Amino acid sequence: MKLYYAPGACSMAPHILLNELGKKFTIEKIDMGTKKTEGGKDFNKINAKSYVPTLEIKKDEVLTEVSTILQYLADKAKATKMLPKAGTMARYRAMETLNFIASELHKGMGGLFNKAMPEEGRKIIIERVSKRLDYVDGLLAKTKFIGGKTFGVSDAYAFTIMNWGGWVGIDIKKWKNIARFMEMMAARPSVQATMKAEGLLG
Ligand SMILES: N[C@@H](CCC(=O)N[C@@H](CS)C(=O)NCC(=O)O)C(=O)O
Repeated sequence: MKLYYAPGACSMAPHILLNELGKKFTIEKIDMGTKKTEGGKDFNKINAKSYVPTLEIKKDEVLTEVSTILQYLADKAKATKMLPKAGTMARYRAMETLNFIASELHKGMGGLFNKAMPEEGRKIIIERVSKRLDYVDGLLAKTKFIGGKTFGVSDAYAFTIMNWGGWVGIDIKKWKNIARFMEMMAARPSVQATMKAEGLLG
């Protein structure tokens, strides 16, 4: 199994989960400017959507979309503590959270990386994302992790996206429960290993 990634991008979420699961996997970096893999291949030929994360499951079979990859990995590993079994109400709650992270946080904050975004647009996005972060902060006031008492797949995703705060001009530390969550997550061995492998630590 190979994960195509870009350092610190949303591909960090499945990378963290792979480390949490103790799976055997390889990674290959994508240059987002040239769309070439580290090994010199044309990334557009690997994933026609031309974005990370892209999980190569086997020859000629790739899986895309963060939330889908996270669910695939946890289901395959039967990691029901990290993601409840399909068909249960708890699973729909986990999917609800994953979709919230994808559509509200990921796509919200992601727009702020666009250098062509006018200042007025930035302000509107930051205001909207801040409301979503208020909600996350409220959740984390009641639970240790996003989905409950123990680590779940949505924690890997939420950490990855909220970690962009410093890059896009949102001071995540303003939200005290989120700040506590980010510190706790950053100290996890899986997160440390992931960030080191992506070249994000010292
Ligand atoms: N809908 C996709 C979005 C993935 C995405 O936004 N990937 C970004 C990095 S976080 C990317 O590769 N952008 C490069 C591009 O679109 O050219 C998902 O949920 O996985």
